[in-house]
Amino acid sequence: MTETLPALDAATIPQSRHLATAIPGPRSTALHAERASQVTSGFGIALPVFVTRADGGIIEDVDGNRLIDFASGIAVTSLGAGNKRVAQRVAAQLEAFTHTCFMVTEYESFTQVCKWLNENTPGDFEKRTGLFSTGAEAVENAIKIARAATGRAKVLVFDEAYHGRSLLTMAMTAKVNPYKLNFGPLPAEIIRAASANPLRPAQGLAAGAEAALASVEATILEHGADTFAAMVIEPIQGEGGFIVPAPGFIPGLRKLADKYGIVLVIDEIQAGMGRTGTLFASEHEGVAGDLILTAKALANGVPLSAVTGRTELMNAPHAGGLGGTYAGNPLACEAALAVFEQFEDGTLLANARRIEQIAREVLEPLLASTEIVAEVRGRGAMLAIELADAGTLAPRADLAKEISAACHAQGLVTLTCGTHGNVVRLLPPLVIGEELLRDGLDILARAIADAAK
Ligand code: PLZ
Repeated sequence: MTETLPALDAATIPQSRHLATAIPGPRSTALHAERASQVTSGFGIALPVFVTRADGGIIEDVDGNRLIDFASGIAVTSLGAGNKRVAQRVAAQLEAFTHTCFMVTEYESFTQVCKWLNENTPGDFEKRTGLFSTGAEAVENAIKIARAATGRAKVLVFDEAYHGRSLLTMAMTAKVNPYKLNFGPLPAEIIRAASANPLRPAQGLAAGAEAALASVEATILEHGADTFAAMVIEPIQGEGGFIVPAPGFIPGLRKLADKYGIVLVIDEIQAGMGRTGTLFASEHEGVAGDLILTAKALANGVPLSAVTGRTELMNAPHAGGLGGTYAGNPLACEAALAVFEQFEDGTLLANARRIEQIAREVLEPLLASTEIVAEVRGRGAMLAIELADAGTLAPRADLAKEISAACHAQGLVTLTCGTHGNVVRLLPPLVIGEELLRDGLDILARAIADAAK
């Protein structure tokens, strides 16, 4: 309990919150108006401030404000957005060459990134890896690989799932608004099954893994067990609300996948790469996917994603069947190698666990002291607060919005999520200093207490 987060020695920006203007300030407001005159209105915005620098747990804006970062660019800049070793390796690569296309001429860093993933992802079997650029691309390629390997077409996905915004992955994503609205028709062969949300079990089901698994098996049988190529699950559902599935659910899916010859794809795009206090979130479940997907924090902000899995699956597509111009770009591979180096001594994983301990200390008392916090949940530095009316559990998206707005005004960058939009989530960089973390948590706790009045 006396253990503290190690002080940041290398952050390039003072690690303290500083409010020079209202948030957003006048310069950000002007730049945001200009944006609206040039940029499609199809992109949303959590907090309209324009950034000049970011590192450690701080984002500095054009008005001279220093904001505490509880978002990490949606679980990406886990090592700090200005991480020196990432910057150095990428800079050296920039000097050498920016791109050749791995399908034209090769470079060794691509192989090295694959090797690290093969060796460090769960599963004591021979593996191969393919590199891509975005999370959605990794998901799409996992489906291609599973289809090539099984000769089957269907994909089983779950309630409250998020897998991306591309045409196939938006169909795999559960929430309609904003992700699918007006963007149909959606691709076929995607079947949705019950998840095991401990707070909000699927309609008509008892809470817990057993009922959810029985329902999943019924769904598989209803659609024909031998027609499913893959089932795709997030070890902690991210955009869906930071839902840690009921104990036993993911091991149960492993068994169903084995029973029916379905490829189990674990989407660790948000929860992986140390976020939950282990390198991969599926380690908490004692489960190895046949394929495991990584992106986001894999290269600390340089776009890179990966599909890693059983050799016999990964080698099923014909040569030339997988690829992409930017797939495993050399700048991104160097960034990933710098990330891997920094995971070596275990400090980052210990930080994630310590962040959870401190956050729970500050936030769990709100369960009893207010009537609006239904749950404090998550693992490591992937934590969330669900806002709902006591008793009825009616979701309170309005409160999540109000609390986020109050945090933003105080210089704390928070995000919301959840099928009902009623979840405030915490994704601080794993390198955030303890003082800064506590400052941010105090702001959040006060905002929740105020909203409860
Ligand atoms: N799988 C589990 O969390 C991306 C989405 C933000 P891309 N999550 C953030 C938004 O609103 O677009 C995500 C994820 C999981 C897949 C993805 C998709 O990753 O890199 O955004 O394509």
